[in-house]
Amino acid sequence: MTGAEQRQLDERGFVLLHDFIPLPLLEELRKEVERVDAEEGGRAGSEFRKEPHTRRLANLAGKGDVFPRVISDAAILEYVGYVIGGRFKLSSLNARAPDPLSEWVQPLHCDAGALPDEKGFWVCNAIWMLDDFTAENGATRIVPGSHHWGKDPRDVLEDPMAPHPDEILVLARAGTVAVINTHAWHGGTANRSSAPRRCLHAFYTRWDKPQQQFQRDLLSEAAKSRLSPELRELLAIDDEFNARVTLADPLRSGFLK
Ligand SMILES: O=C(O)CCC(=O)C(=O)O
Repeated sequence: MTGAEQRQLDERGFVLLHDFIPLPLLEELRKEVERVDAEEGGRAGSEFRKEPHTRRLANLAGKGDVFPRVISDAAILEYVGYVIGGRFKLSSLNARAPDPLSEWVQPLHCDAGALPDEKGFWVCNAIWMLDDFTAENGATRIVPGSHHWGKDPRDVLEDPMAPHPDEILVLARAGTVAVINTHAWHGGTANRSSAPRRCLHAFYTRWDKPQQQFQRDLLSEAAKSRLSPELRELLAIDDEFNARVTLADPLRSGFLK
């Protein structure tokens, strides 16, 4: 991580890592996302909350050998550690694709409705772009610097779905990873194109906060038996403290009910 990247994370709240995903991995991720989607059909995404006009998959850490490579990528984990400190875990791994030819816009939100606390930031998302993110196809919007405001957009905006005067679109080619301090106000925009705009959200949270999807219970025994000790730790499989805080406050979303 360069000093310039650290400054971008500090000041704007995100950094773009262009050409991060090698082409063979990008192709495999696309294939695997389509495989899981086809296998799950109407159940797809049901481990988490449903979003209108959007194709979502949830709980991907346990659904194929390629996904653990995404969540444990050492370079990405370095950026995540810079944002939320060295001790953290995966909160969830989802795929998301706003429906083509749709007007649906996500409200501006902070992931899990999270506001920084007395220890600082505690949520960070790495968006793995499986297709180009363009101005037409539903690129993520973000309000740079808003991770410092300590406010939930639901509490202060009249209409969190409306365009914000300070928002910018995160535009980049497929293969880019956007690491975002997701206390910053952000959300998906409408996919007005006729093609899919797919991505993975590798969402991490500080060690002392709930997981968005409780990996210990969601992963099958077979999937858990294949995990390395490092992955078990990243997924907090054997972490009793995580079990307590997560079961007390499950499936938190910044905007989905
Ligand atoms: O997929 C995107 O563009 C952003 C999605 C997002 O922020 C979310 O689902 O919480």
